[in-house]
Amino acid sequence: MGVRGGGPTRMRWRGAAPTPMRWRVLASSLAIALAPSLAAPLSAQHEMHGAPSAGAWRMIPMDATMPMLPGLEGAVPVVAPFLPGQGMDAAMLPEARPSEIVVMADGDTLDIAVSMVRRTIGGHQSVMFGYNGQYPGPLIQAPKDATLIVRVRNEIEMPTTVHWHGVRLDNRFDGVAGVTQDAIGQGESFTYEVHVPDAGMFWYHPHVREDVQQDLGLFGNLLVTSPDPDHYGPSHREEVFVLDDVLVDEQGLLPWGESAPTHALMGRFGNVMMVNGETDHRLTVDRGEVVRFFLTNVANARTFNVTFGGARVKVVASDVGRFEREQWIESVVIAPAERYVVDVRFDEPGEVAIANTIQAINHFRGEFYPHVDTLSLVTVTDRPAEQAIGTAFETLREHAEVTDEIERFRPFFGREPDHELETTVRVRNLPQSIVLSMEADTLYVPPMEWNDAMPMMNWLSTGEQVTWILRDRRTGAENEEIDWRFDVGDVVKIRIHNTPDSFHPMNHPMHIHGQRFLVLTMDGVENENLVWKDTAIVPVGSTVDLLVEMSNPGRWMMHCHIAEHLHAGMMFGFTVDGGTP
Ligand SMILES: [Cu+2]
Repeated sequence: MGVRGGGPTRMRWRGAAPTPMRWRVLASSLAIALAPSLAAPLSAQHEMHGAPSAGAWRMIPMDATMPMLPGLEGAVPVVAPFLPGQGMDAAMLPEARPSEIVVMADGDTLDIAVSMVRRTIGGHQSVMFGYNGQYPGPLIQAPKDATLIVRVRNEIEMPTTVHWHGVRLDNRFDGVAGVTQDAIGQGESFTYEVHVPDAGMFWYHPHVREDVQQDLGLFGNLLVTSPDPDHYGPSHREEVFVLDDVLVDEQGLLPWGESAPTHALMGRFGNVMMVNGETDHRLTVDRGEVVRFFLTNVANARTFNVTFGGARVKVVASDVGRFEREQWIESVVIAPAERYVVDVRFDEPGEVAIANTIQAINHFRGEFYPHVDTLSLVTVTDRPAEQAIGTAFETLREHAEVTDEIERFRPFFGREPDHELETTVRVRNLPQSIVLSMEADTLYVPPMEWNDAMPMMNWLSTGEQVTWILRDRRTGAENEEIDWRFDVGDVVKIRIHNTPDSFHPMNHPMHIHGQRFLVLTMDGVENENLVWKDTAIVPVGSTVDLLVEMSNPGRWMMHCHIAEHLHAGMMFGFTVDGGTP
């Protein structure tokens, strides 16, 4: 019982990890510090955590290596639990269908119903949400520069919106409830006009309680095609991979927080991985086949490190376009809301696992350990694929159009930042044992958290107790107090410091609405292969410089795309003036 420590530190990351000896001392002092909370009467513990909808919260699934923190036995989040369709028989609902491709031309109209569906995950039927009864929602395909009319009707019990992630569209259709539109109530409709000026893979999702609605299945891809048939290199086929995870136990989906998110510290990591909503995704390819994967991460909190066995992987494009140059890579690190396009050639007959391959962390033992989750199993047949495409794959293409277009932004690269943000977190009314444990743990900080190593503490930390903060370094303004103004045509450098010394530092995937940006540097190291982005990871302890092209007028948001961080405060608005018709 109690906190164990003293395990070997198998891997050091940027010197942030303590030596085993230091960790051992830390762990034993932590155990002493926690001891008094053991003496607290159980009734006091219950009072501390409230007693919402008795019995509805279930204990979250825990890895056997994670000890129960003393004083937290029986504790539940302070917010009431929420599951959709309570009292309904899931069997009465239509079973979610796989995503269908909807090819749209300029001016075409698509009707999307946001409704309840039935899904079976881990052998349990659950009520979830879907766009047009599909999971993921329809894969919309449209040519660059088209304007699509999308009529959304809300049939779920929560208000919702549709945000067109990464699309530089008319501000009125950005889908931010309370900013660009009122949320669409149950039984109501809203018509979006989605203009798509950039070729690439985008996606759409609600901007209301994303931690709940997106997790329950409200997401879909929008593939904008280029008029240039040679936009990407040749491939034998294209596969769309929507990466997700959900948190379930033997009874099904774990409830969400009704009035505020649970898991506000680290975000809600799932324990079941999915590709396109499938837990056992499979592909069969021929030997030497070149497959183009369009990867989108729709998870609430998890950053994936996607590996393709021994197959060769070439990265081609990301959020809002192609890289300056194609590049060989070992794996794809993809944070929530990011997209990557990779070409992969499968040379060896047999089975290849496309997997999330990570160095997980065990905070209690103070060690990292390798962990692999298979996302999709690829069977490579003996039949040879067409040779010419396989040969073309070996050439790394340069995209001169991308470099040429970026050329006019180069004079801005060396300028001083126009704005500097730092990230931090504030907590209040958390159980003392969590506070003590987290404070001690702050000495042991990885730049990326690939797993939820403290599921109990994370679950119990709700949006009522945790505030994630973006702070303007010059003015001290925090979150919604920040109010930047720009003019159309401004090129703005934003420096983001992810300070490692806060209560529980975490990597944040920062998203800017309605504009595109370049990631110029990380910790002063220049990025030599640029690509237009709308979301970028800021690792713990790192400083990242973004160069934002303010091309699109309106009131836009900048926020962390970990859904629980967003709904624990980590968002602000900025205005781009001018150019409005
Ligand atoms: Cu965040």
